[in-house]
Amino acid sequence: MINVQRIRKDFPILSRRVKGKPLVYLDNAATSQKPKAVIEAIREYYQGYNANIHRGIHTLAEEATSVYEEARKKVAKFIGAAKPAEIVFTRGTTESINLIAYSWARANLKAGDTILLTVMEHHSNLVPWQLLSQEIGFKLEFINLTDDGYLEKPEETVRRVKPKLLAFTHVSNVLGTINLVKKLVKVGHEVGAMVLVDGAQAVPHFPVNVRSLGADFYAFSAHKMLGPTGVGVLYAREHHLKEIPPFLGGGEMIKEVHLRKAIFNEPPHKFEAGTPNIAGVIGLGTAVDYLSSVGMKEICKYEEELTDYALEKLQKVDKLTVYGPKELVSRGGVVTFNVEGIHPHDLATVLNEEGIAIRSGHHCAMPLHDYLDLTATARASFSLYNTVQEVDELVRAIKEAKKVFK
Ligand code: C6P
Repeated sequence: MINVQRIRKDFPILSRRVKGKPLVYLDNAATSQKPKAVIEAIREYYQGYNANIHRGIHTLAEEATSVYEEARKKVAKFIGAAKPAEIVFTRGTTESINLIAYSWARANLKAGDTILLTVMEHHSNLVPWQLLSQEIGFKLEFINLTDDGYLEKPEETVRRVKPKLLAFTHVSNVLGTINLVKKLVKVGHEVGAMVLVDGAQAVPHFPVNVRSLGADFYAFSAHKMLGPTGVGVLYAREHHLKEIPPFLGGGEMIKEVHLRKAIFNEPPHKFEAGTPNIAGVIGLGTAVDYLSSVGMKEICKYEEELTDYALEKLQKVDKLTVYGPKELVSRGGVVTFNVEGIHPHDLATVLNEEGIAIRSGHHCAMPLHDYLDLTATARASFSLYNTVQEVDELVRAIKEAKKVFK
């Protein structure tokens, strides 16, 4: 059982006030807050052993390299990768997906091929493919949604379209839908597709085992899982990483460089050109320690209870529409809604006056909003440190806002 009051003490920011009220932070899908341990790990690196990695043989360089590579091992274990070498550090989910677009896809796709995406994708799993399709001439196809916010006939669509790449989000950052990754990977592989999964909204909230899911590529961001901004992960099977050409060229990713050619380093270093975000990766390693010490199963259970409670309370508010699946088993801790007669930006502004942080707008999923015929929505998203009292505060403040806008 999670002791939420004890957990909250680990997050210094949660004791601050906004507009004179205690902060109620419900914008965790955008970015999570950071525990003291993560902030400390970054400070310790800069104060105690700041050095570049994989280069120097002096003590500081060795210490920094060792903690950085230790973080890779922690991340590999956390997501069930077979080896640390399957973990590539990037700047975030966005860069991880771009890496696959500009390395694997550019080398392997041609005009006439098809990439199958879904209507619920975040822009970071849409725009890279749009840009590359303009260059190469492959087609983009999309899996539609049911009225409840699930993928519509996904297996059938994969079999019909027979894409070269199937790329989809594990959890929708708007609808909260949890997609059935294992099933989709299986059918994707049956038709010979490579499968990329955007795990940005999954890894922070429930146990993810990439080997059991079976996807070829799996991307996520540190900053949504209690880690720092500017760091992300691309997981790929080792044999893929060996075959895929590099993404960026420069130091670190090479074994030998001559004036007219270079021999590349082994993965994952082949994909980590230049000095990486060392402090960020070290912070991510500590975030993984923190999440593991609480336990991902416990976190998942707790956030489910919180989401269940929020869904129940919000659905009882008159003139409030919640989007996405209603069954808890198939949704994550993201609750997106609209209140009739109040623009989501106005609602977010009024809630901010109460110290409550939610997100409003299109949440970087404009095509999904178009599909649902919505211009904008309001979104509350939960993390392990949120409480039922905060959900009550949210509901109370929404009811107050309704009076203001009457
Ligand atoms: N969604 C949100 O408020 P980056 O920015 O690279 O760390 O993550 C991009 C990204 C990719 N996929 C999904 C499903 C996401 O939710 C996000 C980030 C945030 O919903 C910021 S737009």
